[in-house]
Amino acid sequence: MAKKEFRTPEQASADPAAIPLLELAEAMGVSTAFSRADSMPPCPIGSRGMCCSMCLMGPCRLTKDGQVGVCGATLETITARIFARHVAAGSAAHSDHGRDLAFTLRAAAKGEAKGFKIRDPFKLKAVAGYLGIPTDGRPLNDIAVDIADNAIAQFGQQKGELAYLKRAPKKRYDLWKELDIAPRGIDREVVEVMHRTHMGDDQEAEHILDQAMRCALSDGWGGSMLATDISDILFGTPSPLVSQVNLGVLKDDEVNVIIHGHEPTLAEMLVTAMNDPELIAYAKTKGANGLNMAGICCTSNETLVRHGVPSAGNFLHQELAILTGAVEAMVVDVQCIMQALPNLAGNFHTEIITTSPKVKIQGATHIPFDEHNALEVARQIVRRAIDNYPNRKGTTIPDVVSDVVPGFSHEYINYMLGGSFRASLRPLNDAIMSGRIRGVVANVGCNNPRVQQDGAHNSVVAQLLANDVLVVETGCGALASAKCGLLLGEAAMEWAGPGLREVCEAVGIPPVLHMGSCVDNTRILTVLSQMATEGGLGEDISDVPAVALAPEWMSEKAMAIASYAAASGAYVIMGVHNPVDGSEEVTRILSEGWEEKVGGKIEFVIEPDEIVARSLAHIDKKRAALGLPAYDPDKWGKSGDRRMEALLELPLDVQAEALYGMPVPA
Ligand code: BF8
Repeated sequence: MAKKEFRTPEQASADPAAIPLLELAEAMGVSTAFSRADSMPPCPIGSRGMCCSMCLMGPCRLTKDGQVGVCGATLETITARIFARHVAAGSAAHSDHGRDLAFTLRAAAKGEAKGFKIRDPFKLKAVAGYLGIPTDGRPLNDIAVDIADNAIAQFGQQKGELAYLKRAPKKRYDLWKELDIAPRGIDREVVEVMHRTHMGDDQEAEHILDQAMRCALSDGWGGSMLATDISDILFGTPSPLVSQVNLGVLKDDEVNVIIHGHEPTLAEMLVTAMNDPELIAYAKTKGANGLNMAGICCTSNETLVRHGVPSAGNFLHQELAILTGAVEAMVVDVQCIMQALPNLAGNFHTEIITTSPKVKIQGATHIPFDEHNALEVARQIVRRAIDNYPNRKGTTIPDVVSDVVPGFSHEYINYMLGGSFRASLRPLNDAIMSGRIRGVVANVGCNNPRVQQDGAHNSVVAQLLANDVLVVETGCGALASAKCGLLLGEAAMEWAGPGLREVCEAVGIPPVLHMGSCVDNTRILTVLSQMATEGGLGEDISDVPAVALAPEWMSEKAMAIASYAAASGAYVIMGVHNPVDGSEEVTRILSEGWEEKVGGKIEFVIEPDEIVARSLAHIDKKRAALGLPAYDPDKWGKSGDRRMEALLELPLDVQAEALYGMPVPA
């Protein structure tokens, strides 16, 4: 058997904070996702969507075109079924999160959830408007109960269509109706994917993938959009604030509590508990100088964009945070939580605490909470973490931290561009039409230990900014850019091309806008819809010079997001590898086939340079179709210095050294 190849820490992660901790893991002889990925190559058949385990006559491992499974299923059918099921699982995860928030809103409005209240009445009324709920003269709590009931009903709705579909441009909405892919109810579409992909059901790849689109749309314009809206109502609509990102936010002399997962509900109460003077005083009795809270993954994004709670990092930082030896408690809720955590934590004093009734992990402490007792549970958890502080041994906290300005909700972007009293995206459309901004890219999605952590994110974003592309981000992609210092106003000076720099400096925004967690990709749908209807950039999302990227994706949720973005008219490029590579036909349907049908498509492209090349080509193609002037950077930025242009004339590795302070990703 061939000897396993292990990457050096620098090959495994582009983040300097990761290096000493990966070295420590190796010295301790403990595994991480990085080393496990190295020691276990992906299954060559399963990774290409060629292994069917939908029934117990198999699993059937098809290795070449023309082969069929025991039931006669072809590669097309099998890869389409697997893809659709991934989309269904991702949609279910996002949307179930939205459902829980609807129940929390209901309980809060009824006075049954201590500590929760309506924080954004403007958003409450806007959402009521979308749902056709009367607001005039009504108490906010009554409106909130109606919103919650309406949302809950949409999960179980059997016929008709989701209320938010009409928030899309009319042309898009009409197309969904015409193609019969307008989702009827959120749960219904997930169930129908599961039914249709059961043995002996839907067997035509294109038809299966149509239902995958309908299911994904029920997430993007249903469960996820409701999750974003209700979170804003309950916890406040984000607006820019200053915070810090990376493992250096952990404190050597304070009790560190990490919140990890996706749901803001308990995390909100933990924010309250961590600021409780009584608990801070209690921490001091144990020898700590205070209480420090930091986040990982999208729970982090939720609390970062709303309260400025520092972020310890993205997906692949979850094990590294434990390796610092400085974490008293890692409190997890749902999604993206590695099962390896309790085992790794066994080498330190860190306690892993599961809190969701849906998630238990062997070796973790389970402290269940629901919206009715969240504050009490939060206080109990903080007390436990304080009690654990004296058990701390040595710490290895990398001295690596970046400032960050997150919190660009679509509402804020509107007021920022349009003015305090007249929200509008007009200046953004104008800047794209003139060519100052070449186009917009949404760079989202995960880390994946199969590729260098943050390497692809950093590389594509740096190149796009230099090409005058405005970048909006969510999820772990946003945290990657945050760690690089890109989510700061001054980043425009260093990274942006001349036109984008002019706009960023004029408006006072970073060249990369952090819009929130992964469910908040719906904010990007809202912005794209508004750009399409504002005037000058066509009439539909598919007309806008925009692209969506997930260069380091790994989760089924990312597949759901990619599918709803494509079904909404966006060109989506996913990195890492092609999970439907086993079928040329399915690869074709997702790209050319969907482009013909819905104007958006999914392509799988591994190399960051190629991702950038295709993104720019698409943006330029859309500009030409709209009759806009061809992109010409020489027209802009004459009054400023030319540092960026000078830098871009240097070889790529010199650029990367200058931009990231580290070698260009392999
Ligand atoms: O939902 S980007 S690794 S944390 S799945 Fe998970 Fe991927 Fe991160 Fe947020 Ni989204």
